[in-house]
Amino acid sequence: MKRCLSGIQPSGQLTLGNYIGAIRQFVQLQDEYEMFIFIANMHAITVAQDPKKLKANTKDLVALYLAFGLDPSKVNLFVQSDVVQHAELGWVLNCHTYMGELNRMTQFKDKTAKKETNISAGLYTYPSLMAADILLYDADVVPVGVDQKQHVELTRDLAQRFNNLYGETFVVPEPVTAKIGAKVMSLQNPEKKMSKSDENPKACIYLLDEPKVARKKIMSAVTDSIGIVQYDLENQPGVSNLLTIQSSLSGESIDELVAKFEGKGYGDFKGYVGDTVEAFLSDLQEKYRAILQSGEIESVLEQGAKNAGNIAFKKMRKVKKKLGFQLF
Ligand code: AQP
Repeated sequence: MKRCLSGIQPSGQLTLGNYIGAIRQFVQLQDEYEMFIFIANMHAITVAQDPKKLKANTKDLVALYLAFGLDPSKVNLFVQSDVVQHAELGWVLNCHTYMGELNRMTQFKDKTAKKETNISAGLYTYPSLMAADILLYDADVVPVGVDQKQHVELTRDLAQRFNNLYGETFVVPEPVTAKIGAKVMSLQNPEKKMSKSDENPKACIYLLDEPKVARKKIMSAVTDSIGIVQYDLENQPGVSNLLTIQSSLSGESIDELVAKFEGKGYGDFKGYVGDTVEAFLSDLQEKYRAILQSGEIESVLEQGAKNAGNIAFKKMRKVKKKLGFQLF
């Protein structure tokens, strides 16, 4: 069975973008692949985190993964820092990554664009750690949103570089992006990605938002003055984003939605999307609360880390041998 791996950072409350761009695919792929899904807490600390919030966000993230239907009997679900080999291989790959490559990473450039000081070295070398996450498990496919695709491309280059230098060691992975919704945009600035660390809470639908509050956010989403519901990313990015959200949650095609709202105004359209989002969150949160009460999270993570750790240990032994680290 081929392997699939992906992770999400517990760097804030998860957004609808994280679901539509990433988690939705994890759930679809779990029957086809041997899955490794982790909580990327080592990535999260590349920017400042409050330890209490980090802990709470980590637990929420696991509960949400389970509420969305990730099945622990099919998926190895674990916390990144529980498998030490991520850091170990991360260092090795750091030593094989060129600064020129890291300088070209658009996510680093975006995240540091407005910051002049206190940018951590970890944020800069984040892509090498991400490559380690993927290569440790010989992942064949990595489902990600568009923003992370460049990092998977770098991972491919690193795998090939290492294999060429030391002999066949790593599987070269393929990124997989959703056909619709690979980049859900901010509700307040549809030129920008919906991001959990956005300072404006109105820009994001958080998965744990009060469903009625989420509906209001949709109602106050920035659109345009054209007044026609149609998919036009260049001239109507806000309306196009709402079409994407609706289509991803309900399964209706964009064309069906455009036909449905022909001759109708943005108020009607937003009300429709708002109702969908409200119902989606109510259902999700009911499951999320039940999972938190069930107390199953700890045992799921323990088993996940054990399974992942066994594979990572073997891979790291192989890497160490190749590097000349393993003397006996
Ligand atoms: N707006 C989005 N649309 C589609 N996919 C998205 N993803 C994130 N935002 C969107 C995808 O979610 C997965 C997990 O992302 P992450 O938390 O590891 O890192 P990120 O891409 O940096 O996500 P955020 O929400 O923007 O976090 P912060 O604000 O902390 O940086 C990835 O597959 C990502 O593509």
